[in-house]
Amino acid sequence: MSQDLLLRKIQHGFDRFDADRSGELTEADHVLMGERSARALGHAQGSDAEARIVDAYVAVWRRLHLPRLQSGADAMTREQFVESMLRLTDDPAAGEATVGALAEAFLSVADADGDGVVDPREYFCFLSGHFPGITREETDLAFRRLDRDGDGTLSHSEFTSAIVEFWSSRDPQAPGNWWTGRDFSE
Ligand SMILES: [Ca+2]
Ligand SMILES: [Ca+2]
Repeated sequence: MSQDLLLRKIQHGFDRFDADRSGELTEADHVLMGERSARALGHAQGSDAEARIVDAYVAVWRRLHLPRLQSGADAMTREQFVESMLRLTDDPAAGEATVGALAEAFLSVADADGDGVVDPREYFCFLSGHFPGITREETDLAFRRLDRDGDGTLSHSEFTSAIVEFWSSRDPQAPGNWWTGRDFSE
């Protein structure tokens, strides 16, 4: 079990979420992630489909992150983010409520065709929203780890448990460590 592994994952996650690389997490980052996901899925700029995805990301910011800031604050530093995520890890009930809600919100974005499961292309488009340079090869590698029953799709539980594990597990072997498309096992 590795605390260092968990810290590396949380910091890497912050870098992915800080989409405009300003060094702080803001609502603007979530708008940008939504727009990138929409673009990767082939939705036109200004389309309703794009607006739905952007709304889902903005909801993550407003419902999950913003309430943990002091009133009036509109940006979260890396230190605040790390501290906040670690606190959730050590409080399983709060973690389940928060990261579980994050997982549900991300599933609604990733499952672009709404059939209840995430296929490899949907997963690639979803991760492209977080990391524009990521390749299909990288996301396919991660996909195979997350697809625990090997049926070629990520079920609701495979997708959401990957997110919970990524943000909370200290186990180097946890499949969810692959959630961002990167190998954290070494
Ligand atoms: Ca789908
Ligand atoms: Ca599966």
